[in-house]
Amino acid sequence: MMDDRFILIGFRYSVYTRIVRMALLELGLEATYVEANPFAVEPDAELSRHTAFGRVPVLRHGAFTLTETAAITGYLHDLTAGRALRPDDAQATARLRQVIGIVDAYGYQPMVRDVFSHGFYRPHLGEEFDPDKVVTGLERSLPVLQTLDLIAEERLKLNGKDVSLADIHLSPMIAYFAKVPRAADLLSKYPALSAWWAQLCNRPSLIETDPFAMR
Ligand SMILES: N[C@@H](CCC(=O)N[C@@H](CS)C(=O)NCC(=O)O)C(=O)O
Repeated sequence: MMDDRFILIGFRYSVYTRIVRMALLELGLEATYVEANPFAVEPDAELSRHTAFGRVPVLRHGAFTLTETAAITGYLHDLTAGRALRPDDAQATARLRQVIGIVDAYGYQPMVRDVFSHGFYRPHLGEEFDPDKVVTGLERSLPVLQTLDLIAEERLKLNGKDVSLADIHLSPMIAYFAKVPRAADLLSKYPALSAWWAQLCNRPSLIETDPFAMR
């Protein structure tokens, strides 16, 4: 008989792991969690066994192993009929995919790895940090914020009511970004995106997966 439990290999502070944790909660699914630090000097043996990229998250479902967060959340969604985190409409679906693509290709590095990491995370943990990374990260976040603001203004997606896989992909990134006061100020200059964030920041699945609040 197939073992169909989910195993999530992730890292506590990983924004991508948080996206999968949110999706699990939103979809009413549970996974056994295995902690693996992808930033450790010595590569994590469990992680190396399942991915050549050395990144988290990894989802295991029986003999099936999956990496890439958007693929993982899409898979979890497809397994749970009836909970619509992806719209039927072609244009709304295209926007959803566009948001996820923008976040992955243009948002993660400046917003999380540069602004959040050097403006909050590293100082918080007493690690070495580079204030210049915050400055360049904020600059490189501008086209991301501008494009997401236009999408939120259009209201096909990021409208604060039909919460979707796009909201789940974006909100942990914005939560980290907004922990840095200069980034929060910058976000406030984008009215539609700010209005979306004012609603999403209260989403229980986001609050419950906050690694700084979790035990
Ligand atoms: N494309 C991957 C990105 C995952 C990713 O970058 N995860 C980060 C943690 S949030 C990581 O493992 N970083 C390790 C590293 O950069 O070496 C996905 O969508 O899952």
